[in-house]
Amino acid sequence: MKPIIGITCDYDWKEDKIQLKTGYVKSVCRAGGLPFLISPVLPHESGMTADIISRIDGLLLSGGQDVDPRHFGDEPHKAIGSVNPWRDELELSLCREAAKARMPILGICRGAQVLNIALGGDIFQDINAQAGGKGLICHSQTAPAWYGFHSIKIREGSRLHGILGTDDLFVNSFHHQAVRRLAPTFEAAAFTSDGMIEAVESREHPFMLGVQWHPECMQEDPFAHRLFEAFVKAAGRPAGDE
Ligand SMILES: [Mn+2]
Repeated sequence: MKPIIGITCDYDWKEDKIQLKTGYVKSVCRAGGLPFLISPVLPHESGMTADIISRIDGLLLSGGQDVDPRHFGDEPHKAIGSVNPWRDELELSLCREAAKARMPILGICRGAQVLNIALGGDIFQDINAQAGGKGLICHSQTAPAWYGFHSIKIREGSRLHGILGTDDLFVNSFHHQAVRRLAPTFEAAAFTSDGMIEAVESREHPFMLGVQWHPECMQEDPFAHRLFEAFVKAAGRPAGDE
């Protein structure tokens, strides 16, 4: 049986529409998983989070808008973009529930940030305003989404390094937020030359990984495929089995 991969979706509150870019679904299918789209709009206090987690084998947190800083004890910075209260609450709750179940989790872009916040870390609300003093490189490419725009260094000995089998990689970049303080059980697994964290992973959990780039947009990139394959493969194993 194919592992069921729950994918969180976005909610456009202006249009009242649930949406997800197809790259997530295609990447999961190509890696051998069965996609299960998780609605960000659910009845409040429904207790559905645990139900959802009990029915899926892996949790994929998709990209999207900014995370409300109240979830890590900050006031909104003037450079913050739009936030989505329902989506934040649901995804943070799904992360904690999935972590408890030792379920494989892959966070992409916003998903990596949500994961880090859910486990007790925080993020830069706007890297240009809050981390600009470090001589930032460009993290908002205008090149096509499949194009690896900036390089990253992957830490030797990290799980990510074990999966991808490379020290250096060119990845795409579409973010103005980034992980600041790591969750207590997390380690950085990749960096850009300006010191920004481009991947996080758990020291304790067999597969809990967040990447700041968008591998689902890089369908032709063998490293993007390898990442989804490792995730789906981990989801195909019984919980806790490394
Ligand atoms: Mn970047």
